[in-house]
Amino acid sequence: MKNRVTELLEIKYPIFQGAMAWIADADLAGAVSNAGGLGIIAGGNAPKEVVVEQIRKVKKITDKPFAVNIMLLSPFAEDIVDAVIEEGVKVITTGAGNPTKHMPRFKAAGIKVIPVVPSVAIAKKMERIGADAVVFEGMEAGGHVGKTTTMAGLPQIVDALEIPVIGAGGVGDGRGMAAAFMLGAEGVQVGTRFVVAKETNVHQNYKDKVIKARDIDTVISSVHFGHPVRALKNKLTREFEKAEIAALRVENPDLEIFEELGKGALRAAVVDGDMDNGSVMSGQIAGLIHKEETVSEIVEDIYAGFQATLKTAQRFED
Ligand code: TUI
Repeated sequence: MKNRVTELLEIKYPIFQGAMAWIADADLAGAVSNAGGLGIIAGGNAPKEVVVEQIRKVKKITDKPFAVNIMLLSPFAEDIVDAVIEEGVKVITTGAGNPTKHMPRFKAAGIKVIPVVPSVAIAKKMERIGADAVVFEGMEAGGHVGKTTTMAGLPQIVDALEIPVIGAGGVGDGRGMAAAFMLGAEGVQVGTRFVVAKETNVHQNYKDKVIKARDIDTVISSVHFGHPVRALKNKLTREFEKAEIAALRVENPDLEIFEELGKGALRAAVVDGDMDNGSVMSGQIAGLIHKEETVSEIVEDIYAGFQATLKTAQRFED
């Protein structure tokens, strides 16, 4: 398959693996790149030395293109910018913020920059400052989310930009990929389906919870305070909900409780398998995911499903 995204990145399939903090390590990213997609190492909140180690490791696993995601809310974001430049990383994505101030350094280093954006306004700004493409992530996605759905937002972003748009949020199989392409996307980013890949170092409890999840099992916490995050419902999300209701009732709420509740929660879920106090971030598409598979099975299934869906759609041509 050839389009602007496969040509820009020199990859076989325009399928990105979402940069899920604590989950998207060198093992997952390397497997996705080897399968013909774009594997992405999540910088998350990790310090520089951890990210450097993962970059060196992924280069041993694959000789294909890969990317690093810089999570801009991280206290180490600046260090990760240094790391990707020093380690000769060729493609980066950014999330949870505005990468404008780092852009001159990325460009000087010849790095392809693909910001994740939640709205038309931010997408246009990214194009203006020299982004090579953008990922538009609808609110069906897991983790930190914006306010617009993939279905409504994607065609609006596509119309607003000249550069390629990759669709994310709610894409779990070939039908989702075909739908994103119908809306004008030239690539997709898939997160939740890769959580249950055999190659990930994710606690089995986390994988089982995603596999058991139904369509209505995710919830967005911290809608009114801090950063909205979509995760599977559990004790932690109920505590967030309680804290939020209480905070909405008072004039000057103490917002520290949100910090406290969120601290270390993703690590607790991914590494320790704590399904009560951990943050089990997941997209709404979890209900579609029924089994563990290898990364290569997932990538091939998405692409085959994409082609089959396009064939079905052709039956409506006159
Ligand atoms: O970043 C994500 N998803 C994430 S980051 C994350 S770690 C975290 N955990 C708890 C609280 C906050 C973060 C977990 N999941 N997706 C990409 C994404 N980017 N979603 C939304 C945005 C975004 C938001 C605002 C991108 C740009 C932006 O710009 C605002 C500005 O300053 O212009």
